[in-house]
Amino acid sequence: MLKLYEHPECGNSHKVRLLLSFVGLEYESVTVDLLQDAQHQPEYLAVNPRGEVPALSDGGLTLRDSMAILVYLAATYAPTSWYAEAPADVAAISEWLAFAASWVQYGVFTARALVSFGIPANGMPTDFPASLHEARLRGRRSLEILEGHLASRDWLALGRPTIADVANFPCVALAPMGDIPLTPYPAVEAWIARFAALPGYVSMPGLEDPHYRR
Ligand SMILES: N[C@@H](CCC(=O)N[C@@H](CS)C(=O)NCC(=O)O)C(=O)O
Repeated sequence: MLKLYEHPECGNSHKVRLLLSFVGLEYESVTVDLLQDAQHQPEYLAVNPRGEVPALSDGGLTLRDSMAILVYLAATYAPTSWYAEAPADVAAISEWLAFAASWVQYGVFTARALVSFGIPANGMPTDFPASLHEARLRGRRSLEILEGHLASRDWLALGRPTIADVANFPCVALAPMGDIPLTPYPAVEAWIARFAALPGYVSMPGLEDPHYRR
């Protein structure tokens, strides 16, 4: 059975929970208590030397990083619905996986971590001097980019929901926890509403209550 190492308040874990639910895959959940530093204990470092969640094991295969996990699950279990086969289509999805791993992770993700949890949660020590100012600037810029893209489209790639949307959804939708309002970005808000209406959608703490933890 699939085994997901995760944390309930981790947006990167939630990407995987969403895809597992959309595709209807059962899995065993293993909570790694990030607030107790379990991610840096030898038992977990043996699973993921990067000291981050999520990680996924499927039989003898262990994968680290939400993007690798989304690609593996979608390509294996939902290649024509949540992923793609033609090289140009795979590349179009990859473009938005990279956006989630860079612009979103070091923008709205980091702002939320600093404002609502008091730590960067970016694999750095808890006293790492991450810049909230920089995270907010990058966060707002990434929302502008998304707003421009979604103004004329319903989904990020291929005209249908794919792992491109799954990869970006949680941390973008959780931006208000980092004191970055979404109201200036109506196309992004409409995309969030469309995504949350998909069959199999599951929520996580903070998505309904932007004051959660803050
Ligand atoms: N690139 C990684 C980032 C994962 C990540 O940022 N995980 C955070 C929680 S959401 C974490 O485990 N942080 C642990 C730490 O900073 O010590 C992915 O997409 O999976």
